[in-house]
Amino acid sequence: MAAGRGARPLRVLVDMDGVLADFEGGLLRGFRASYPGEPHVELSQRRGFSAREQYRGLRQDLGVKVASVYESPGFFLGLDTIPGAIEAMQEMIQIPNTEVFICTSPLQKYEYCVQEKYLWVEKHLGPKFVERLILTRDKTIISADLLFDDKDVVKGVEPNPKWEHILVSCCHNRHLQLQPSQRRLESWADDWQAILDSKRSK
Ligand code: DGP
Ligand code: MG
Repeated sequence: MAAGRGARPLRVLVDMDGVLADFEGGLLRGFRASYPGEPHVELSQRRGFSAREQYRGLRQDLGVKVASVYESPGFFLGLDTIPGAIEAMQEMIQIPNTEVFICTSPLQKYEYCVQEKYLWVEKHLGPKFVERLILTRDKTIISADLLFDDKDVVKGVEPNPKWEHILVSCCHNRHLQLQPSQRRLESWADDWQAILDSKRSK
């Protein structure tokens, strides 16, 4: 029996954009294709979760332009997979006493994003993960032991979420210095199994 959690299974939330689906790579590719004459932000220069904010800082009108890329039909469905992510999820879902869910925030302009997120999961992970897809604008109200997420600050109405947030490295957060208590997953080649085990044994 796992002390502290009783016999309850370990529940893991895995974010989608920047963790399973290559949002940043797709956004840069889409922006350069749609606006070839405009300046862009190289992935090595990305800072902060919001690409829109960074592009707006480059030049006021570029924020709306970059947003038009991720708001376009086909954008979310066309995203590539993050290296190792699919293999990790297929392995994680087989681990006994472990409940895996995908937890992702849809755009406020949800028209294409919501359906395409479902389609992407079915295409790359299969129907069993469609059953495990949670779309929410507020991840703090979801109860779990772990949240793997590339957003540096995951906030919502619940001031003390149940999960421990593991920061998954992505171009926009690599430069951030974490608090000593915070943990990072550098990539899916990193030891995510050890992170699950560390929670299980608590
Ligand atoms: P998350 O679930 O934390 O991976 O959030 C992904 C959502 O956030 C997805 O719907 C796309 C959206 N998003 C990503 N970058 C930006 C941005 O620069 N501006 C806005 N408004 N939304 C963004
Ligand atoms: Mg994300």
